[in-house]
Amino acid sequence: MPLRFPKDFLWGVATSAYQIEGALHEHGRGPSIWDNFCRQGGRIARGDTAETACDHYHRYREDVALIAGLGVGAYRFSIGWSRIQPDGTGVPNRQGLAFYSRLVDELLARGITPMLTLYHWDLPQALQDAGGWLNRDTAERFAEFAQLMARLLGDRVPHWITHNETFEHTVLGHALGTHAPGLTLGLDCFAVVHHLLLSHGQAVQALRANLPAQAQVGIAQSMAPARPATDSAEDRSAAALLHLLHERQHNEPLLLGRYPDELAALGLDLSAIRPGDLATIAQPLDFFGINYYNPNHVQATPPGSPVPLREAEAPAHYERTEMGWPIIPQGLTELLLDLRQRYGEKLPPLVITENGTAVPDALDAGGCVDDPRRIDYLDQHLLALRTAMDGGVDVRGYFVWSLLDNFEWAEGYRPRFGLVHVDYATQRRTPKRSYHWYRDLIAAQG
Ligand code: IFM
Repeated sequence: MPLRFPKDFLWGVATSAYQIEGALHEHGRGPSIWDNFCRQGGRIARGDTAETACDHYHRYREDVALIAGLGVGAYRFSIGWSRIQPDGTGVPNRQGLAFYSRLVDELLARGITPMLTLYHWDLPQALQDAGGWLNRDTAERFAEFAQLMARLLGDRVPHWITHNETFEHTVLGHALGTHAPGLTLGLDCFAVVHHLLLSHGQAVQALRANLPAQAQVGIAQSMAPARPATDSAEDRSAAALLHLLHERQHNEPLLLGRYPDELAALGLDLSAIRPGDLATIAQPLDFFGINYYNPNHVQATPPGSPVPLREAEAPAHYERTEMGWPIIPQGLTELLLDLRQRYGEKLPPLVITENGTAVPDALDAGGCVDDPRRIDYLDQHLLALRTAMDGGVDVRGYFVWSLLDNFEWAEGYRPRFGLVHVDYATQRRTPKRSYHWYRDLIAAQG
């Protein structure tokens, strides 16, 4: 028996601009921080770049047909900011706008609701040159961009997301330097966190002022229970610290209008906060997007280490994805129940804005891609989601990451997250068995 979800539950698939579009030099697009990062030797596995990616910029009609074939209600995609404002500010580039306008029209013509993410990590390089997210002015620029997009697409796009995963963008891009812009600030990146969150609040204000009243506005945040590697007091403190730096630091300002007191006790430099900022950040939201893949295992580092925690291997008995991530569906149930318990009435309705897995898929001799491990992953996570909903958590939708195999950032093209296989040499798309499975699951909901 297929799992049953509420009648109006929103089924979807997700992508992001930089990971699929390609066409980096076309129609007036300006460079983004990822263009520069990919050009620096050794940053991306095998020297892969997103120059062509899935060539979605030219093949979007074919891709929308694939989305329609799934029978999903919605498609989550992002806007490449530097296609619209090549330098991150000023007059919009008409050709960039025209692309997204055509995409939205194509979706609507096929009865698919667009869910638009304003920022999925591809900052215009010109803004990075002016300090990027360390510079408070970037938040103003982002609000200006949000206003522009709302005026241009607000009549046709009902669901808006400001940011994708402020935690990953901060940590990978600004603390560890494994993502663009490649900064290695360690624990000294609170200003980045704060300006991302401030820009979210300012963008929500700009969206509200320019969108129709019924528009739905939210954010997509990564969430993962933090689990200690062992039961030692040190590892348990490390897990509590990760929980503080990840979930609480990035979400309490949004949902409760305050940073956790413990951040000051850690000795972080919080001087980026100005009077009134927290009220700006804590804008009421129509939904809260959750990107879930797996819990994070963590352990303490030896006394005197520059950072008091590090990632730990998950226990060996867990099966792993192509990314090496443990498969722990119950983590999703645990996470959702915990959020409801901690935030109570302050938690808006939730949408799972990303969930999925990388599997080493290949075309077989018959031209098919059989991916039972992805089907199993999705099935188990939907069951975990259903369990949380049965436990009283208000979840309104679920988006598979991702529609297509795509450019998985520093990992390049090796990890394949798609429901649709992409042959990067020919750009031929082949729906995998999981595509048909997801389509049938949605159809079975009636
Ligand atoms: O591909 C990414 C996406 O861009 C953000 N969330 C996690 C995905 C898988 O790593």
